[in-house]
Amino acid sequence: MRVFAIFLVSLLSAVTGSTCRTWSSSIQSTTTFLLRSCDGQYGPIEGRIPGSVHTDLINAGIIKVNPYYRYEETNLSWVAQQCWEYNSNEFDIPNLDLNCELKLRFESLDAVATVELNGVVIANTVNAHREHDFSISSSALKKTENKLKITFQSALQYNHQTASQYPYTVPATQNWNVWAEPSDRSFLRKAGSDFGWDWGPAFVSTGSYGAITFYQTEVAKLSGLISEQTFNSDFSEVDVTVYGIFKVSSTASKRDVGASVYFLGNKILSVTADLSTCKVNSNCKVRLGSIAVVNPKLWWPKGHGDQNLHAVKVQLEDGQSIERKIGFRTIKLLQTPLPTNDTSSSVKPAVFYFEVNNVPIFMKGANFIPIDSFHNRVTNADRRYILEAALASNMNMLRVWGGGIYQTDDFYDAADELGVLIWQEVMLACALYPRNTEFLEEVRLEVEYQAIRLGSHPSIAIWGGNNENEVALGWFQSSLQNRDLYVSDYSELYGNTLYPTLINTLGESAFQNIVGWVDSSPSNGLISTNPYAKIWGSASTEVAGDVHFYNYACDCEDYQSYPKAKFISEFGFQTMPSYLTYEPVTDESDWEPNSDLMLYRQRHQNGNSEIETQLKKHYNLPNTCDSNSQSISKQRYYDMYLYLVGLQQSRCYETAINRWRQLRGIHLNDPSDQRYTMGILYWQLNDIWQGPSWSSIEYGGQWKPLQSVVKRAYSSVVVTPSYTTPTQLDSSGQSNSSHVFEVYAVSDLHDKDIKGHITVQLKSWKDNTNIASLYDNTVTIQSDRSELITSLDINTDLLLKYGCSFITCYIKIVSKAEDDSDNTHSSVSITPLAYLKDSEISFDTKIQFNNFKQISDQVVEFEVQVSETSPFLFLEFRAPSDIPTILLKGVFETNAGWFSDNSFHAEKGETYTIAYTSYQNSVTVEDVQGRLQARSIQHAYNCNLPLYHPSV
Ligand code: BMA
Repeated sequence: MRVFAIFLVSLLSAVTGSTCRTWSSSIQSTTTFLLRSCDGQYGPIEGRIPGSVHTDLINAGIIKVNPYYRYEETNLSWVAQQCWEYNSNEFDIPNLDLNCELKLRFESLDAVATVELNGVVIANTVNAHREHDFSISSSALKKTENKLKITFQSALQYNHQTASQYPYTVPATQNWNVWAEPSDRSFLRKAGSDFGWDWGPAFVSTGSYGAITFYQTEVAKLSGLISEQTFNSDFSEVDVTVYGIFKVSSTASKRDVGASVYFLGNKILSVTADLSTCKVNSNCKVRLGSIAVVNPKLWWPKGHGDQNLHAVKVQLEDGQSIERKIGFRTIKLLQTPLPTNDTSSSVKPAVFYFEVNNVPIFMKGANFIPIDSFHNRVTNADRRYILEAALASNMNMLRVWGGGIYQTDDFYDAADELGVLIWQEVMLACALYPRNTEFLEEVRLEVEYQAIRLGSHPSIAIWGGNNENEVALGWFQSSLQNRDLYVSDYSELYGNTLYPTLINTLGESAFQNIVGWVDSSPSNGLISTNPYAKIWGSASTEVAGDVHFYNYACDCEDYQSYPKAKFISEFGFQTMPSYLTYEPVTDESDWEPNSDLMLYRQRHQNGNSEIETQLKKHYNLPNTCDSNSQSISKQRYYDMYLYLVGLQQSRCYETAINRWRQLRGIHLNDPSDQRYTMGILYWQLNDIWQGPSWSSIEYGGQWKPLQSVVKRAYSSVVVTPSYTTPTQLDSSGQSNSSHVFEVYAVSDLHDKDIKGHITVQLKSWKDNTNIASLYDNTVTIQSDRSELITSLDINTDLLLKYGCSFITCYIKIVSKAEDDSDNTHSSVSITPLAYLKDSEISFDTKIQFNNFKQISDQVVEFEVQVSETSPFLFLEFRAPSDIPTILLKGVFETNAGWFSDNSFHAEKGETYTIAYTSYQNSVTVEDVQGRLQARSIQHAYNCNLPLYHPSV
């Protein structure tokens, strides 16, 4: 029927000889929708497009309680089990030429949708990760009084139905405590984490999030612009080949189109694009010409050079145009084999590091997950906050993890502008996937669409085919029993579908020097690309490839727990959000570590007990005040518990990050060198709701202690310890063995040695006096290396000499750079010699804030002093109390911001100058004075010590 209709239309246009006119119009400005459940039980209510069913139900007052409040997630499971329909009012398509093909483009349909125009079904969709561009059959065409209907089927029902019809099991991880499990999520191209994850809830939201546009073209739609770059050896010239991506209309009267290419606003090429070999209605990449740029200004990630961007525009004679800001740079992912005598193992040692413009760069960053369960309520400013917070923490790379969503354009534009590199994954995670033709075609169309959309961004450093799906072959009974079947599915999807699609779109040589590629993370690289053959074998091995490191049973504060891996693309330990973040979504009855609600919100099996095991290893639980004084309130205990688990988490990451930076690869071009780590992306940067997770930034934007630790640990120059705390001490706090205390200086700067002074001091916990200087020297910290500065023997004889024991003293390393203009070359680091629970810390302190100063609209500075040395002094900015209980827009609008330093060791007698930066809102001295809260480790262990809170 459709074929006939198209034929008829083409014929008409051939007979009349008329040409079609190019126009497009978004329907959102003129059209409104009503939403109702398909069974008529709910609605009709206003249906917002862009929007989602959940947020419409909130707006209409049908969902009355914040979906993140207590058990609302499960209470709202009915929403995901319903079918929903959006019905438009009547609208006109005034530009419509009935003789020409009409297209309807949806930027984002999440996910199982049927689209009808005037009662005629024009499409069924099953992919939230790509645009949909439908041809409208002539029987549906009308100039006036059009009606559009979009029906969303329950994604869960679709998954179960499709899985039951598939010839064999396709397993996926099933997350603990999630009502939607088993979700059969592999069968649908929709964010995996919409069905719940081990850090997030299942709402399975649905809706149309982007623009809806009708259009017609004379010849073809210009759907993208790709530029390929070839540099000469010394980067003094780059040849930029510009391609247009065209979708030829079935009623095109000719197969060529006039196109002009502009560079930096100047027209430099005028050509006739030949579309004769293009297939109708498919993306077709057509070379428009090349531009030679002499002495190009290169693009660099922040901290390594400028973020120079250059506008390239393609303008067609029919008025269509696309502009992209490109950056001139090369990126290579090196996985060169290392010399080895081992002939037995299938995975041979190899390096794994990135070079940007031929300069090896140590990657420091984290993994980024979806900002909210309801994707439509995330704003551009929210996405930018993620990048700004990453930069403020000295990161240079974020991994857009494959279990979530592709971010919108503004995120990648901001990453280009700010200089944050992106590890972009295709949205496939922790699962095996089907291999039927329809599914593979969906992935192909999605990858093609995303590669066209994102291919020009200089920030994209690497494409990853999936998250953990190679290692997942070893997780499920079905794949363990019949590995060959699932390995062949794997090869079909990644080797034969995804990889060639990326190559076809980005260009043959893209993976040689423009962007990196791994088919899975973790994985060990390829034997060859043609034919596509990968290095199978243990994907988690530390000798090659990237590594995901999770070991909850290890001692996370012992550096020896961490593998000597080449690149750590994930590692982490869970913690819980702060009381401030939990409070609005909980009740007093929930404020216990293992209350029903807290166990319910934990989505990682055994998570709470793993958190507490690490905590108890190194710290005591908060004091409850027993016999002689009143017991403390439930709120205070829980607040202190959450504070302690937060700092516990930060100490784990600090140990790991310090260690991997100490193991930095040094002589990267010398094949005889032992090459170690060249990158750390920890799990995970942000949260999707207020629940236990591995994150460093809480839902709403508050930084956990970890985020400030990361900021210090990721500084370009650090001087850090390596020390294993003794587990056996006698009653006087002494040990009968020696303990090595090494000090490393690590620099990620290039061609810039740093002169500075390093001291290692023995200090007393009790009164904070400097007891002895164990090292005191002027040093030159060389660029691009890690170097052992000194190795000390800490033993009872030495400590007794100074009247110290392991529990009464600690070590402080201070490194002061002579020139520290950007504040990232000096550092201070504290190492307790015994676990902190055994250390003799004064349990009293008074925190004082003075000299508040307005620095700018968004920055207030103040000074902090403590009356007794206070480890892990943690500052919080209480959100204004008028936060809406149902947050409708902007996850980071109310309380996002950060302190220039936080969770630091505040010493008696010192004055610390701290700045608070509010991200979006202006902030005054009065705001900060009124909303500042502070606590240190003493507050957890001395229940009589009032919490610092100016307004109470
Ligand atoms: C890795 C990630 C996520 C997960 C995290 C913590 O597996 O890729 O899937 O949330 O570990 O378990």
